[in-house]
Amino acid sequence: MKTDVVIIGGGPSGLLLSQLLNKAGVETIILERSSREHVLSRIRAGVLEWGTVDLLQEAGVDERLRREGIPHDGCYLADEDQMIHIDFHGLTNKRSMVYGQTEVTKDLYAAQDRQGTPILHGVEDVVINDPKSDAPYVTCILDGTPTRIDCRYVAGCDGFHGVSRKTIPETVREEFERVYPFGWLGILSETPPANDELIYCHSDRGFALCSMRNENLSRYYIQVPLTDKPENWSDDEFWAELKRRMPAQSVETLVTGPSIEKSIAPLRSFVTEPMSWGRLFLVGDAAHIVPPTGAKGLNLAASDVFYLKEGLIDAIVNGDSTKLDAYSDRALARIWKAMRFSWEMTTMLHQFDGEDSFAPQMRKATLDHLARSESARRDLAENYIGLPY
Ligand code: RFL
Ligand code: PHB
Repeated sequence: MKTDVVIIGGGPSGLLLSQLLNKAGVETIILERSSREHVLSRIRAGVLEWGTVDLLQEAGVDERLRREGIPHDGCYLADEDQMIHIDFHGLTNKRSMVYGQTEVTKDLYAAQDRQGTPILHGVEDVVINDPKSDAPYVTCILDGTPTRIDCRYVAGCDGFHGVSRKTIPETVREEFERVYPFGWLGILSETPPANDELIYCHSDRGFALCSMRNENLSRYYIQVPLTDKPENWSDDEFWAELKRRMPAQSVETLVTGPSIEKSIAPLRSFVTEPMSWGRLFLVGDAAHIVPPTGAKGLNLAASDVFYLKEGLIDAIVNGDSTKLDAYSDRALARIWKAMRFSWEMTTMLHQFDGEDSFAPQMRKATLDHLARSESARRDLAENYIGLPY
């Protein structure tokens, strides 16, 4: 087989990159380890920056998103004492969009099917060969048969545990990491959301988040120790703990019900540099992970795709590799700012085991400052709705 760009990973990064490249006449083949059903069963992000919405529009996959997505003009930060409203629209004239990653992925699969792009599922033993040469190729096992795909470029969109990042030699790679000593236990329930807008809650029992997917589908999270297992939490125990961490006025109106999904995600900040090596380019979770507190994971994947599709289209269609050569630097400049924001939100809203008596005072002072200072709220809003590309 032969194509312009082999894309490893059929998650949101790989699918969106492929869709945008195909629209510009660039051929792609996507190699995905899992089945489509498995990719679509993963419940992950829920909040899109408007830049992501615009990119999905450019990709021609925004029709259902415009109909079913819920624009959000703000969110709340709450602790025992107060609910602080962050008025995104009033402060920045911009908003965010609530639309699940699962739905984005579904829309992208449908668009790629219409385009006729080969998406090969169940591939094993993917190896990226000769990325430093002008003629890289990817080998894998496809339906039990060893397969070779020649290409001009390789996009590593295979998530944190993929093979692409590890293809870059350790002597070239520099990794930056912070692992947090807790995870988020999340549930999805077919109940109306606790509030019109998301509520990020801090309490001395730990963090909680009230989020949503639509008017009858809610997503809730609570901070838990890394040693916890989802099966050790009954629905009743989850709701009881959530209520202890939520502001009293929202507890009164909270509608509970059976969970239809329950999982734990560990929290981590991670960046690898550089994000390219020869003709291999890393995109999304393959290159970086943020704790979900700033809702940045999927949105950073989208901004990487934006920079890379510009570079690849210029190189392949126009023969100009200036932007492609600058891909890693352009992407990283935005990534580090989102890293900082996600780390700051995480630090401000979570309870850290074994912390000194100074730390809770800092959290309290930060929240109090946000409550009183419009410029502090504007700064948070500017980061939350997404920095410019
Ligand atoms: P993905 O979604 O991990 O997709 C990578 C794809 O690559 C495939 N793959 C391979 N394919 C072929 N060969 C190999 N060797 C392969 N190795 C892996 C995988 O099967 C998969 O289909 O990465 P992508 O596309 O970069 O997208 C990034 C987003 O998924 C991610 O940033 C967010 O979902 C992060 N994230 C969250 N972000 C938020 O903004 N809000 C959230 O609430 C939120 N929750 C989460 C999350 C990430 C989680 N992970 C990664 C464990 C919850 C979880 C559990
Ligand atoms: C979600 O709805 O899954 C969600 C929303 C906001 C976040 C993280 C997750 O910061």
